[in-house]
Amino acid sequence: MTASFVVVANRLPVDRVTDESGEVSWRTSPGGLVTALEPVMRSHGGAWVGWHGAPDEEIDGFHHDGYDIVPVALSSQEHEEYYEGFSNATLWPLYHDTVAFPEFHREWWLAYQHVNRRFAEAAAAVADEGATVWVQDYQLQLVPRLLRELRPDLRIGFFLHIPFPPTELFSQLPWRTDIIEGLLGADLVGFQVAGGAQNFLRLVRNRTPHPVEQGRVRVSDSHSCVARAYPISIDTAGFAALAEEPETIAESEQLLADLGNPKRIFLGVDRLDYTKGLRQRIRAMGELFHEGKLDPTETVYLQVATPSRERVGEYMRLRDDIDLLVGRINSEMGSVGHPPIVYLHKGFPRRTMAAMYRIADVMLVTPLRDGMNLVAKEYVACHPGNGGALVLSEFAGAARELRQAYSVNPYDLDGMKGVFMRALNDPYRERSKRMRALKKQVSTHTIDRWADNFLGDLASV
Ligand code: GDG
Repeated sequence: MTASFVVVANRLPVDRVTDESGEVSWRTSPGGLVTALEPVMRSHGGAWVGWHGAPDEEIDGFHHDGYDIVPVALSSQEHEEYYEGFSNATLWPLYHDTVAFPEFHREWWLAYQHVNRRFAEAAAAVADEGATVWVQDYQLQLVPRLLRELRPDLRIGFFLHIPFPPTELFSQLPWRTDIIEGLLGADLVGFQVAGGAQNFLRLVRNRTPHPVEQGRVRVSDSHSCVARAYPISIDTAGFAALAEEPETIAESEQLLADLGNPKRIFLGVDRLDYTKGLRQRIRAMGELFHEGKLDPTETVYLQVATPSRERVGEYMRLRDDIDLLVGRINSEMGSVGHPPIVYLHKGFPRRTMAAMYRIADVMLVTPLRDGMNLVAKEYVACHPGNGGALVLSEFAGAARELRQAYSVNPYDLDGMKGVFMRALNDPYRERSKRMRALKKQVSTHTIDRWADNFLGDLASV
C-alpha cells in the first residue's frame, strides 16, 4: 500500500467504538485538526499515517472514506512521555504563551525523538517516489528533517495548528535548535497567522547559521524552506447544510424545549483545555447573573467542554476548578428547574453541535491563546439568519479574519462582561451588519481554499 499523497499526524482521524454486542467500528474523532483535514483527505485520497489511540497495541491498516489508514503503534510509556509529557505538558503550554507552566524533562525529549523517527519511517514506507507528504502539528516537528534524510525525493510540507511563540518564550526550550532544524527539513512550513511565520524566521536568524531572504531559508545548496501563513478554516457549506437538515432543526427544537425554552441562550463549545479561557468566561457569566444583569429564569448559558488529555495534571486541575465554579454559581443563582449554567463534560455528534449553534443567541469564544479556533467559524456557518452574535477573543488566530466579531480581551473580566451584554442587547441592525460580514468571510475562506493554497505553494516552492 503506497500513496502519492500522505498526511502524517499524531492521531488518526478515527476513534474505535465497540458496541454492546462487541462489534467494532470506527467513528470520526473530534478536535480541530481532524475537522479541518478530514474533508481534504476525502477529496484528495491517499494515506493518513497516525496513532489509533490505544497504547501497546498493533493494528492493521484499512480503507476508510476513500483513503487509507496507516496505524503507527505507541507503547504506554511512549504515550506518557512523548504525548502526555513532551507534546502536552512541554510544547502545548510553551507554545500558548506559557498560560500554564511548561515542564522540561530529558526523558520526555528522548521519547519525542524516538517516536518522531517512527512516524518518519512509517511515512517513508508508504510514500510513492516523488510523493507529497504533509506533516501536521507540534507533536511531529522533527519528522520533516528525519523524512528528508530517509527520502530526499519527497516534497515535504508541514503545518502547525497551534501558535508559534515569540522567540523569548521559545528560547526557554533546551532543545530549541533541534526543533528548528527539524522543521527546516520541510520545503514549506505553514502557520496559522503571519506573526507565527515571523517568530519562526526570527529564530532561524538568531539560532542557526542559515541565511534567510524574503521568507525563504537556505538550509543547504540543494534545499531551502519557505515559511508562510495559511489561516485554516472549515467545510463551510458542509456545516451550513448540516445545520439546515430537518433532523438538525428537530434536534435544535428539542434542545430548546429541554432547556425550558429560555428567552436567551449563551453558548460555549471547547475542548476542556486551559488555553480556552473557561475559568475567566464562567466567572464573567457568573458575575452577570449575580449582579442581576442576566436573569436566570430567562437566560441560559450552555457550556460544552469536551473531555481532553484527561491524564495530564493541569487538565485534571482545570476540570476540578470548573466543576467547583459552575456548582457554586448554579447553587447560588439557580432555582428548581432553572440552573443558569448547563455544563456538559462530554462529547457530542457533530449534528448536536450544529443544533446548539442554531439556537445560541450569543456564541462565546474567549481563549487566552488559540492557533485559529474553528468553533467560531462553525457558529457563523451554522447559525441561521443574521441575528446571532459572535464574541471572540483577540488572542485567537481567528480574530485576524473575523474582524466584525465582538472582540474581547479574556483577561479583562469587566471588559468581557460589558461586551457579553452588548452582544446580547445590541439592536438587530448592528448585530446583522456584523453577522453578514462574518458569513461572507467564512463562506469565501473555506478549508478547500486553505488546502489548495498550501498544496499549490508546496508544489511550486
Ligand atoms: C487545534 C488548535 C485550530 C469539539 N467538541 C466536539 C467536537 N469538537 C470540534 C469542534 C471543532 C473542533 O472540535 C475544535 O477545534 P478548535 O479549532 O476550536 O480547537 P482545537 O481542538 O484546540 O484545535 C486550533 C485547530 O487545531 C485547527 O487547526 O483552530 O487553534 O488548537 O471543529 O466542533 N466535535 C464533535 N463532538 C464534540 O464533542 N463532533
